[in-house]
Amino acid sequence: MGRVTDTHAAPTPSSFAEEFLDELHFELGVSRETASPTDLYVALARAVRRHLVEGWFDTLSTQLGGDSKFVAYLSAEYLLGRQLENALLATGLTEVARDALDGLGLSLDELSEQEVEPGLGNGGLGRLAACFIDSLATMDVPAVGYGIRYEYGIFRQTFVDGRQVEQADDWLALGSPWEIPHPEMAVTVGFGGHTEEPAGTGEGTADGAPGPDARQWVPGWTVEAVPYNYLVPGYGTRNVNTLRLWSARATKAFNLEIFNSGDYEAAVRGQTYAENISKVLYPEDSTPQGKELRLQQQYFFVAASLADTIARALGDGDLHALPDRVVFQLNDTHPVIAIPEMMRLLVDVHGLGWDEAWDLTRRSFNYTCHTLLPEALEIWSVDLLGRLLPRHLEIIYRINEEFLASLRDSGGNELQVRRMSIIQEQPERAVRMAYLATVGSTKVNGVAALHSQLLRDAVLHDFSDLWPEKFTNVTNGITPRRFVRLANPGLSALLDETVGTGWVKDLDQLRGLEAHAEDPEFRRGFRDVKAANKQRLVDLLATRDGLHLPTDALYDVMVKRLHEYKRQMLKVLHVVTLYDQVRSGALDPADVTPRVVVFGAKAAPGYRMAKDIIALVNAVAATIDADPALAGRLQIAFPANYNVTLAEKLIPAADLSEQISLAGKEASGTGNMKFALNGALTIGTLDGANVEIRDLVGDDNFFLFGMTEPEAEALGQAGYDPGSFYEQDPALKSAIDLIASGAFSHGDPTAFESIVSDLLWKDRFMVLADYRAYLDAQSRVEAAYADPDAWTRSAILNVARSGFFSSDRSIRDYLDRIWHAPAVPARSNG
Ligand code: 26W
Repeated sequence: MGRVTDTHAAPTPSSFAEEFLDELHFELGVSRETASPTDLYVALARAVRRHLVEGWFDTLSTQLGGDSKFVAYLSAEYLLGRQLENALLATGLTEVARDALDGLGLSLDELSEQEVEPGLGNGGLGRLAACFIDSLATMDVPAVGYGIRYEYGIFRQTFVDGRQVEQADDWLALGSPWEIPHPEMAVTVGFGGHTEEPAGTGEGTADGAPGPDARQWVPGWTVEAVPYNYLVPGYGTRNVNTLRLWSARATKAFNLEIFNSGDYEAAVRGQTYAENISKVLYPEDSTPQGKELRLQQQYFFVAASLADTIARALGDGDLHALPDRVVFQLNDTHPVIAIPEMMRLLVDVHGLGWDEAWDLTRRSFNYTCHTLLPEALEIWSVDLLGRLLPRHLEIIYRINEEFLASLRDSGGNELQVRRMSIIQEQPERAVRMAYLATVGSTKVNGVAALHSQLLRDAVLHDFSDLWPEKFTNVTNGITPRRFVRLANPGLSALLDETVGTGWVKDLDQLRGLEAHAEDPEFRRGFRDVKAANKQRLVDLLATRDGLHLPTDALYDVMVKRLHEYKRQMLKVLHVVTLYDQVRSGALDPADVTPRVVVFGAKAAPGYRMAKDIIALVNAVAATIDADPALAGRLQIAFPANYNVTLAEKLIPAADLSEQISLAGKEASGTGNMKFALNGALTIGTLDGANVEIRDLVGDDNFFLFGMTEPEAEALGQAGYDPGSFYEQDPALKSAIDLIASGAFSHGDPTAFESIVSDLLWKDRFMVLADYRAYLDAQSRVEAAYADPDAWTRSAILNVARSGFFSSDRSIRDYLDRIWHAPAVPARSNG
């Protein structure tokens, strides 16, 4: 190893400074004097990355050397957040880097701020994948995350006149120091074309004669999938795993056309077409649009990942060992085309018989469902799927035929057979991807106890009757490294002092805090941390968003994607009610608990109602700001472009966590866990993981309200009439009337007409039905907040009792219940 790249020796500030300057000068070609802040950040990131590489090599050689089983996590999204601080934490180099930079007159914190987060996900599902790869690495589990290297991640949100406007997220514009491209390892992925009888010898299979069930797929066009490796460092271990994201590149054939066709422009357009596949993340997080490009994305990354996995797991080994060497986890239905793809590889390419291939496939795949909304369940029209992936459609048909035949054989009636068919017939023929996933997997899991139960009872009821042992639960979790240790250094220091430093890898150790909840000294320290976090947030929002906020207020925070089922409208109605009551004189401003209501939310660009709600929140914020009666008492802060980076500042400052979805609609939630672990109390419904949070932290330390899932279901069945709730509750009526009057839209009563009429006539998620219970719960919040000691005690108990929500525990559950892949600590070769 070279002089300055000797990463074996523990770096000192001076050796690290040398590495940093080496990167700046010789890799970036920039002098210290002319370097921009981005240059300095990139050089720093690359210097830190050097210290991950040794561990990564050791991990690869350990894992590939033995015959360990590994997890292939297939996810269309990874919402990673910034990488630098996490890499520093994992390598233990934070202080070395800080000192090195200090010595050069630079600031680590300022350079860290230069990093543009890779926003390669929409929300909960993508962030969960990022937490899981962190835990897998930390727990020494052989695992590869596979996904797509979108050139543009989740859009940047801005507000123009209070309405959301999207901008492209060109996160790669200033360089991407964390990725290692491998163009020489590109995998060719086919699309379109037709299928035919395989040629007599050789052609159909890699291993010789075509198998009895083989067909030959002749794709109409191909693209190359270029792997980009990201290093995923474990915390407190030598282990460094791989996240492998694929980028689309036109194949040579495309380029050849440029020469051969007279039409140069058309040929280049073809190239662009191929490379469009990994261009942009679809910003929809609940209503699939059935767009062709989206299916292309899904197959593109799945085909490349399976080819890669088989090479890695088996080399030239025996295909029959597949289920012992690799376990695939399907993160929702987005990668479910992997099931027919595996069948195609085994049957068409490797010549296995159908039954044997199906057995191996089923034993290798597992499926996690992340939703309960019927409209979020992906379906692909047979027409589109057959055009893009003709062989896969044939395979799906055969899987379905055999599945339905087995149902009939075991006495299934025709109604049941049609209900369970992988192919839906109405309103158009389409493949139900959740059903395909369920039929083709060993285990199916939901993401919180209630969610898994509802999957069994409702969404996949027929399947759980047929295969009860197939269904299991793994409650979600979050990584304590990013969401406590990095996001909340003040709390982390207090925890270290109180229970030792082991909690970062073993979050159950937070139980040791319980005893201190009664200690006034400890409570003071805990309160000081919260106050400092509020100050940090207030400072940030002043520079980031030009907001002027008090620190001495209850921070009431609702951050998540904007969706009607999550019920941001309920929060709006609460604020409007407070405003209305002060305005009308019913409530003395002096009796209003000083409160800052923080929203953060992106709406899918095509989701009209969600965008209208964003506009309403901003309009209410502006109206309240303009009213001196509420000054210092009530304020809405809605910083644009909520993302992981902002979450890391917002969550530690929160007093109150809003988790107010209609019961039975939020699969789990993970924000709810982050808040509890950072000492916020939850106001929430019995939905998703809120149920488990409340069970653990205790009823006294949780503000529960609202209908239960069976109650909401029953109300829906009985014929829900939102108008009757409006008529019967004067405060509710007055709040809605105020919105309808134009009070928040400069007197224009049409501005929020769509929201008002939806609430009064439809209100699919029963905002009005839960309004009164929610307001009552907010009154309980105010009463509790008035007693700082009791409040702090509850907040401490939330932290102490939330260790269960570590994603390390989730991974342990996946290992025990689904994967059965033992940990393999990386052996040093150095
Ligand atoms: C466009 C199609 C589509 C449909 C559903 C895209 C993305 C989805 C996801 C399943 C939405 C999602 O992120 N679900 C969330 O997953 C989290 C992690 O399990 C849960 O905590 C959330 O409750 C769930 O909404």
